[in-house]
Amino acid sequence: MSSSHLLFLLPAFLAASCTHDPVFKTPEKVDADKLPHVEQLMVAPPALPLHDQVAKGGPVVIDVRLTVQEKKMKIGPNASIWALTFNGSVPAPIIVAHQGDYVQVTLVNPKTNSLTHNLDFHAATGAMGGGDLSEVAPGQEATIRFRVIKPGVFVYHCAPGGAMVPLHVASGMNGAIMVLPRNGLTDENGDAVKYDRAYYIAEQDYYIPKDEQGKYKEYDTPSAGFADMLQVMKTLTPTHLVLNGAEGSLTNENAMQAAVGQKVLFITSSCNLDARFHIIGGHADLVWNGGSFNDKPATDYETWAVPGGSAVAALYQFREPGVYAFLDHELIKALVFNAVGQVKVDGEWNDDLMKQVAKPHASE
Ligand SMILES: [Cu+2]
Repeated sequence: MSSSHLLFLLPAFLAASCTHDPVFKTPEKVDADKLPHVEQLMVAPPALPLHDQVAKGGPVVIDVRLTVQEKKMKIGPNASIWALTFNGSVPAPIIVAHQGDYVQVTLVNPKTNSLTHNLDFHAATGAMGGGDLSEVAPGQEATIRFRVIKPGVFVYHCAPGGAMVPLHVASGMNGAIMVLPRNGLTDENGDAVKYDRAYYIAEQDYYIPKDEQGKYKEYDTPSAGFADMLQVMKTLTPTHLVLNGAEGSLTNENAMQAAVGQKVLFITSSCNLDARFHIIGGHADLVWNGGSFNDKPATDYETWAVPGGSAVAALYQFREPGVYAFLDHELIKALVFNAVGQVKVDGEWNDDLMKQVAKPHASE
């Protein structure tokens, strides 16, 4: 066969070797009522629920239960908030599914709560991401089922309408879902890539009102603080910016763990503000910009961007032991506001990658 023939065949070969569904394809309908159900037990971030990286068999219905907890939460040494949470954590638990699965979420709003809540999944299609179908007053529960047709990482959040949307989101009511390709993740060459560990990290902005003495105010109920909080929000200047809900959530005894040689998947999100994540002394080997697993991952980033209202996944193989700062490289956010975490990495030091050639000493 001549080389011109080979060139002619190239586009067909590339199309055939691509395992992704076309972007505009709506999957064929399945009788979801006949599919097996798999209960997913939610865990508090940064942990992920137990899951397979490569799907075993065909689509399933993943059952998820989220219970709203309105609770006072300390977010820093001098401030607390009426956190509005799904299952008690900020961010809310991350859900993991595979492309083509169905996610069946029961949202429970106990009668001891004071506000109406719902769920807007950026991974879902129609009905305000499910928001229109999942709104529950205190004492109610509702169940929605949506199919995850696009692979990637996406945020979900409460969206009860109007200014209540940012008020609830800025009170902690946001989380993420990871929709893996059925065959798992692929690297920049299209080859399968597995992670040894995964963590979910969310940047959270808070707008806590102060009293005349400059002390952060506290309120008897969540809604009692909303009018004051709205005034702080209008400045577009948060009073607190943290990772995973509160200062210190991911540092010291709460640090993320890894070992030299392990590939760690970081799912990062920010529901309101733009964020940018960086590992001091490390990199992102792979970044799925915009959160899409249908796109080829970018390679060797120093810092990756997370536009407000989205999640982005980055994979890094740790090559040196030590305590790495994991932060927003808007350094004021990281080191004045405390939007910082840590990854503690065990293993053998590699002199080839870094070595102190001369200890600090008096210069000649
Ligand atoms: Cu809410």
